[in-house]
Amino acid sequence: MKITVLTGGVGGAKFLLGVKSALGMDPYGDAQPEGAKHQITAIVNTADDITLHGLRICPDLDSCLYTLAGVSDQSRGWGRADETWTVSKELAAYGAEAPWFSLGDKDIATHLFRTSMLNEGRPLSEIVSTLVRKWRPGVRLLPMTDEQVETYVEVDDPTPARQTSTPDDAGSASPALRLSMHFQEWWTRYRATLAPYSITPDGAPTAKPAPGVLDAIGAADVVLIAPSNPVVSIGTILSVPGIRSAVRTTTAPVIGVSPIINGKPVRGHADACLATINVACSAEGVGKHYGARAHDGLLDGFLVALGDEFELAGAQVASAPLLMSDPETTARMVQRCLELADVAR
Ligand code: FO1
Repeated sequence: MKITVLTGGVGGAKFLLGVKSALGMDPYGDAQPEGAKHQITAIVNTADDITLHGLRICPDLDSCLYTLAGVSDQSRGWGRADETWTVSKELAAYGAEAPWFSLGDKDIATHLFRTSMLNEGRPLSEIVSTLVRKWRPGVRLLPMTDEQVETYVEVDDPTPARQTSTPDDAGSASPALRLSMHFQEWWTRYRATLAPYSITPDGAPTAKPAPGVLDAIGAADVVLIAPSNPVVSIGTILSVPGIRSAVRTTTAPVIGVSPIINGKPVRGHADACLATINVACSAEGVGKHYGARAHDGLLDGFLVALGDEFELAGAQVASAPLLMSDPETTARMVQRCLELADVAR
């Protein structure tokens, strides 16, 4: 079976463990069941990527690599297990940029290796294949694009207003300056507490789907939309010209999974992101935001948590426990998605 998954963030990586497990694979290995010919392709968000200290960091791709190889830090959800932070501490002592973005020593090796290949002019998708050969995640990982797309968030400048006002203009506080902040600073330094005026994947309009992305969607038996952040993971993937229409026109059933359970994001700050695009922080809000394919949307089916059921005209809505507490539980979610796909066929 060929399953293509649109994914991003830590939750998206966990979801892939369940996809592998649902197909009878070892979630942390690359062995296929005897005689099986499954192909799982993950189309991974790269708009979280950031360049710091001269290194290109690709959080969502790395979360997939590390999680599926069984070497990610289970509590943080990102970066490597058994990590040390010597270089990060030394950088902070130098007053280097972005001390709020901690880079583990093992993780830095990935960024150094990737950056050196980027500097040789190799496209990201080719570099990912090299990293996959080392980590053997058991799925094909495709960046959504080889071009640079980075999410920026427009917020009020959080730094205290400079004392430019003189005593006589008391009361006329100057309006806060707005600034365009990189997603990672907004997400990790400010924990998404700064209300965004807008969230924009810079570079998306001129980006092209990475090699293999459109084919992975068109030739799939099932397309799954992981329970990733609908705005800064799924939305950014769909913002790459050609990807949304590929999802809308594939013959494969398209099944989404709600990232919101009983009105709350499972992790991260999807609530702040959804508010920015005036979408309710609920399974129904996200389901209607994605829309039914029969009505110009994306979905043939949508899996929500127990108690979150709602009507989505033109698509099947089903419910199941959605907490991805372990690969087997996640596998049951994926199996439920595959059942929805069968109904939609
Ligand atoms: N998240 C944090 O909350 N704090 C960090 O210092 C941090 C560092 C970091 C380094 C490498 C990496 O791949 C991910 C890192 N993350 C950190 C997580 C990252 O912000 C998220 O994984 C995604 O970008 C959003 O899902």
